[in-house]
Amino acid sequence: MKRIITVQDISCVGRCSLTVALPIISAAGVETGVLPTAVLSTHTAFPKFTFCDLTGEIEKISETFSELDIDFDAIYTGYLGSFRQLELVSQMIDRHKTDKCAVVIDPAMADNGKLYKGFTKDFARAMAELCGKADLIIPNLTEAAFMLDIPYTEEYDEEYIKDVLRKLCALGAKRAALTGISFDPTKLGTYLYDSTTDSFFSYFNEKMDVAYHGTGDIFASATLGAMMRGHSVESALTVAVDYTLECIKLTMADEDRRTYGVNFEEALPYYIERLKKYL
Ligand code: PXL
Repeated sequence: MKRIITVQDISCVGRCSLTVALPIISAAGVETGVLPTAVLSTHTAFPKFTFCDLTGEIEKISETFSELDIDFDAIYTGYLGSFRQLELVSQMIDRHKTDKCAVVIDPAMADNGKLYKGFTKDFARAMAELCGKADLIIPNLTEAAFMLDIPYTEEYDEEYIKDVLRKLCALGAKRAALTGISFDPTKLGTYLYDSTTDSFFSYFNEKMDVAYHGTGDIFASATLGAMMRGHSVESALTVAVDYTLECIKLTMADEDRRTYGVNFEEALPYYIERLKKYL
């Protein structure tokens, strides 16, 4: 059985970060270690939230893993709240990275052309530096634009996306997969560049006419879970696109739905089945 460690916050309510990564990656049949970086009552898109910083724990926990020879098949990072956390996570990657350990970074910090509360352009540049250590990064176009310091645009063609992906890999990441890409109003999906083979890959499924918070975390977690089950990065991304769509459809069908997050829970049986189909 594979074991991974995921480093991100716990937002108690709101279906993001660890409350999404832990169930999804566990459902893939992968031991999911967690390193919580902070505890918030909800994520920061709510009008009010508490915040308990756990930065002081990161190094101690990571060192103790090393002392106990606890190793990982992947390190997966998501929302990180400060420059210091980026620095500590970078050191953690240096400490635990081996040939068999994949580093997957979701630079969760922005969407729809805007940085989340509390982040700055300088933070995006520091996140870009961390991304240089990854085997795979999974940004949306907003995060990519902030990391590359280019204007955000919703008007793009395939050549533009390929150019952005090449620039993302020039940060040092081996592979970059952009999420939320659409060239056709009825289709939504992901576009990958693998700098180790100089090759592109894309996969699209139905585009629903809604925008829900939290789909990025679901997508990244589902990708990592599939990779750990032996899917190639390309195959894992197709699983993640299909599963995220299923979550969105279930959310749309629930008339009693409450704000924030998508129904990833009732789509877990679909994910587990979908994991059996390799590209
Ligand atoms: O979904 C990304 C995310 C994770 N964690 C926290 C957030 C957000 C997005 O707003 O605020 C605390």
